[in-house]
Amino acid sequence: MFDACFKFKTEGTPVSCERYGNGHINETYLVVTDKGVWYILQRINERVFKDIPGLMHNISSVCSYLYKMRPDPRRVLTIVPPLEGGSYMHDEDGYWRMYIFVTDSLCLERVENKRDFYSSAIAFGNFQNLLSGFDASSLYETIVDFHNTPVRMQNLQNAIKEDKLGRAKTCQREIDFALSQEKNCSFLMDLLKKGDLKLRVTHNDTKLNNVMLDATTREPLCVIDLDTVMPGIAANDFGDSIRFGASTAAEDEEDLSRVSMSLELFEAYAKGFLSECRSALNDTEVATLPMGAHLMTLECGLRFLTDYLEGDSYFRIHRPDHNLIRTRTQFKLVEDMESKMGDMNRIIEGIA
Ligand code: ADP
Ligand code: GN1
Ligand code: MG
Repeated sequence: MFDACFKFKTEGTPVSCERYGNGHINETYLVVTDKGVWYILQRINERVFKDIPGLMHNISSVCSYLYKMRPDPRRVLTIVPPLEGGSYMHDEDGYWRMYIFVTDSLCLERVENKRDFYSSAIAFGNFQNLLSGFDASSLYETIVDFHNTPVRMQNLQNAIKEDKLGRAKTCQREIDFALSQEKNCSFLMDLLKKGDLKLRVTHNDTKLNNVMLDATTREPLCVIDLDTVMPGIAANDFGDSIRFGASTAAEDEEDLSRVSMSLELFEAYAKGFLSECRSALNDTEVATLPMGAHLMTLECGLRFLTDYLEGDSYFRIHRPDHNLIRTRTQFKLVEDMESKMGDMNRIIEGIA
């Protein structure tokens, strides 16, 4: 067990600490104490997050703000402070933080039914709505240009040029597809620059496995993984959920014939999301939700492909070509979304 387990204000003394969850970025552990209380301990990824004090400042202030509105540790992610005070601690093994474990909950890796996806949409829509009064300028940009799709395209082009592992020849089709999408990349950023879209406090990583549902009722409980909470575009939060949750297959499915975007799931998510935050969004933000799905999926594919070309130093992989497999599912989804853009727009118009 890491020494870190014992350095937080836990109820009881930790008796086990085991690897937990399927995140691509941090190292997550489930800690159980002799009093039977569960906690989540995380070693924060220092390669990905360059300013950990800034990141923890964001999380602490957002959690305190939400806790005032919902004082319940099953409904708001709750930090367990270290013995030395503050919100995280640093030792020879790295940067650590601890959260109260959201009890009697489920965290889904795949959508099992439409209702669960609707519940996750309520959670993220509500998160968006509750934070619409939060001062975005008080937050640090924990990863600069995180959802700046044109910059992600530029990063890919640099990686192709450098091709430091000689992998470009193994993924020419994916490279060609990515480059053919260059014209679409700046769609949302241009609207933001024009002032038609608002810079809001957004989550920026709205995967299904970043929301907890009640294990019995499957009602939404709380949004987790707040590392990327920072100023952003609402359509990106909507879009990233669609990218992951409305896909008919896993993010790393190898059989591409199984990968498509389900309009039924898209509609369920849109209904849940907008029922919570429609009143907080302007009409352009609502109208661009389908484009958010397209661009978040494209961007994620660009990021997986870049990481593959650069030697898999960002996303955790479980096999040598894992990032390339992930790239392929994302690009398959982009193609499918393009063919369904008219339907997606009609669904949004119908709800809004
Ligand atoms: P990553 O950034 O690596 O995705 P997350 O913060 O999402 O890390 O945590 C990884 C997984 O750990 C989650 O998908 C979830 O299963 C579990 N988890 C994280 N925080 C909690 C919590 N407070 N309560 C219960 N489970 C949690
Ligand atoms: C990462 O941390 P996790 O697994 O929730 C990534 C997201 C990607 C996602 C792809 C900080 O999310 O941006 O969309 O993988 N998080 C970060 O599955 O880069
Ligand atoms: Mg996560």
